[in-house]
Amino acid sequence: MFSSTLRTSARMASRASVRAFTTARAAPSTKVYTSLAAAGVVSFAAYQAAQYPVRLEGAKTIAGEKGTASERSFVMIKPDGVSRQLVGKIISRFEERGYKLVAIKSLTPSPALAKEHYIDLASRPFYAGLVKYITSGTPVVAMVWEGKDIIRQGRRIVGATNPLESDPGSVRGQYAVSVGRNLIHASDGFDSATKEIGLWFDEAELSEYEPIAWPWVMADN
Ligand code: DAT
Ligand code: MG
Repeated sequence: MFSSTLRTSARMASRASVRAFTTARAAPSTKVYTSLAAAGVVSFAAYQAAQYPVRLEGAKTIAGEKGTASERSFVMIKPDGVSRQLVGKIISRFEERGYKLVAIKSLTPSPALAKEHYIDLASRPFYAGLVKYITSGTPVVAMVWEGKDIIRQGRRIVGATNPLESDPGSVRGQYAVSVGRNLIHASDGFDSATKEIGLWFDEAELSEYEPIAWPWVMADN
């Protein structure tokens, strides 16, 4: 799974190489990808391509097109949400709002995947505990949701990082009280959605279809 994801990102990178491009973030720490490459998880070049997916200005990425109805977000129900059997209730929020489920799978992530997913937090004191919790053996439910403003609205549905600060109508505000067990993840921007969807899913796992209610949900008149 990890390697097919890397292939996708590498494809995106090579497609872009004939044109001017921007990268999502500044140069990464060599320490991190050197250790993953050394561990045999990935080749240096493939890992770099995966960590920093190349994005053409205004072009579509694996996260769709920013600001359009094709925009996509990576949403993950964490092990506490699965263990507390809140999966159906959480999914319903996205479905009922009018978002399209593009991909879904249940898995226990490898430490390499969990570490990479949260790599931006690597220097924080809670990082090791966060990775341990995500890889505990109780699965996560990884999803891709699509629709108008899904990245921003997904964050609103999820609620503030600390559930004690979350709006009571949000998932975290309704079901959680601890920042360390806040049930759910959602991409916080287009670049992170591009990175995260590419990290967790192969392009072939993402469905293209139109839900029957789509015109009723999407019309602006
Ligand atoms: P979010 O999940 O809202 O995007 P984040 O990206 O800042 O928040 O952090 C990722 C996760 O790390 C978060 O969902 C829970 C955990 N976390 C964040 N801050 C924490 C803290 N101060 N103590 C313990 N865990 C924390
Ligand atoms: Mg985050």
